[in-house]
Amino acid sequence: MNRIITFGTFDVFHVGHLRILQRAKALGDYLVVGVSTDALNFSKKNKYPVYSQEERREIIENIRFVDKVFYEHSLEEKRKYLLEYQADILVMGDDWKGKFDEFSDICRVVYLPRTPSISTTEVIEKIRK
Ligand code: C2G
Repeated sequence: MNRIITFGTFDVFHVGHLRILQRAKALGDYLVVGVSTDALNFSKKNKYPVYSQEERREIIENIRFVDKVFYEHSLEEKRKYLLEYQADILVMGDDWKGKFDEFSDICRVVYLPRTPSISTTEVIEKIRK
């Protein structure tokens, strides 16, 4: 069995999020998703996501092909999460290209192209206008 792991905020969930999860799952049999906490977002970006971590987690948990969801409390704990969930492949969008190569000693690291022309920021901007 091939276990895939990926991480994200998944705020204001959109089709770009859905597609990366779908493409991640297609690389294996079991998909684990780390949803970043509100506190982690605040510490990195100085702002909270629009949707709470409970709401973001609930959405991800109810996607048919997602097998397991946990909270990502810290960016510095990736190695611990990869070991804990016995990940064979770490998948991230290519906005993170190169950033997680240090983990290639314990799993395959794959960066997938982002879905073009959609992001949480753009959705928020569109609604604002
Ligand atoms: N994504 C995508 N296409 C888009 C937008 C996002 O493929 N148009 C992907 C990103 O590349 C990422 C995932 O969807 O792999 C989640 O994106 P974000 O919610 O923006 O996640 P981020 O805040 O980058 O959190 O430990 C890492 C962090 O938790 C990642």
